[in-house]
Amino acid sequence: MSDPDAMALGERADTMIRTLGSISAEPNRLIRQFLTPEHRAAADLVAKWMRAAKLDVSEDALGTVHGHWAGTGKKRLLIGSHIDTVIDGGMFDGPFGVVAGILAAEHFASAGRKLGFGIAVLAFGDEEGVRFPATLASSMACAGTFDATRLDMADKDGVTLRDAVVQYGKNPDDIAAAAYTRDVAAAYVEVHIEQGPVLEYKSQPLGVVTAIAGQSYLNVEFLGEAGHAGTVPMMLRRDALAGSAEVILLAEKLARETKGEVVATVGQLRIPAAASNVIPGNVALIVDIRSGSDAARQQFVDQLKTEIRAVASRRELGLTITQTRDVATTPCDSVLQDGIANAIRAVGGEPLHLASGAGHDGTAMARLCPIAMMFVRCRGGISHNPAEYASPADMGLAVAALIRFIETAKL
Ligand code: HGY
Ligand code: MN
Ligand code: MN
Repeated sequence: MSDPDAMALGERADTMIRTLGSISAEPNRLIRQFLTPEHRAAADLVAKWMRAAKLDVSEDALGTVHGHWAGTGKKRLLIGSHIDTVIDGGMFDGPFGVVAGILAAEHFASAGRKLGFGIAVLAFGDEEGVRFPATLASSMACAGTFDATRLDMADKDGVTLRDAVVQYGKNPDDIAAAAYTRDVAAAYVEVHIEQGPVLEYKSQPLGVVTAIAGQSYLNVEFLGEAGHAGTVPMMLRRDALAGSAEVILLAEKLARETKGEVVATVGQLRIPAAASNVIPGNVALIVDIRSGSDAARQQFVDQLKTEIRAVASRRELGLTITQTRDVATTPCDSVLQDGIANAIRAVGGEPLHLASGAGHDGTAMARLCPIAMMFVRCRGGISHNPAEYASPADMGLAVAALIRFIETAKL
């Protein structure tokens, strides 16, 4: 078998990612949400690539596309990532992990080379969690941990996950069949852009992920009193948006005080009756809280909840706080980390070990089997932004390293 040509692999990856990146709900920005026509089109394209790579292709009831190259034993190395995007996102976040898996599997399949284990490439459709309130549904289904009560969750148009599955042409009763069994799933590996500035700062193309940060989501809703912007004196107002603004600045201030241990973001604000001449009576926001330390994250959540209650009391606002996410930090398997590190060395890199502040499908897959992640440098650390970019050279090195990892893996 020939040694992988990293540059050629990188060019192919770039072309595939740009083709996939052209599939969007809107012409001028990238939006590809779970179980939408754009997801369907992207899944069909990925399936076509998998078949061209000589993989056996199937699709489960939550839309995950599976491309399988059989080995001599029943165990499989799962390699995957997601093909859904945030709103106005970048085209590399997710798709590169799927493309890398297809190109790596193709390296063996096209040579007819059977390994001691099979390779299953997975294209998940719900990692960003933009359409429905919760996330990771498709990887949870593959991990066998999908909670069927989530089928009643609705998107902003009131479409439940159950209805969306049926509209996508699947049967919700078949979701459980998506699960891999522990005796088959030997390990899960995900290749992903770093989405941060560290690799670029250290002038390294590739990195080894040590853990995926834990996440807490606080859905906060203030209930004040809508009123005329011109007639209500300032001291008589119960302004739900002013209260929300205090919370946004509080989250930022408290996170800064942790000196990097915790990050907090409010990226979504809902003002149902927004108008410039109306005092906002009802406002909802989501606080996204991340940390590599579960204790620090919990302490931050408790502190922020106390402060939010004080804002509501001071401003005489009604308040509901619902915690919609509480995901523990997910460690990557140390033996797999060593395998990734050795593979990075084999392609000329110096493996930098770093934690992931971003969430990934690996968090769900870690409930099934040991996981590992390989990071690829991205320009300026920019992500969740159309300026997101990874070079063909770095992507080619990542695919070559993934191939090397597969060749040397003891599963
Ligand atoms: O939010 C995250 O970290 C991931 O991009 N969904
Ligand atoms: Mn991602
Ligand atoms: Mn993302």
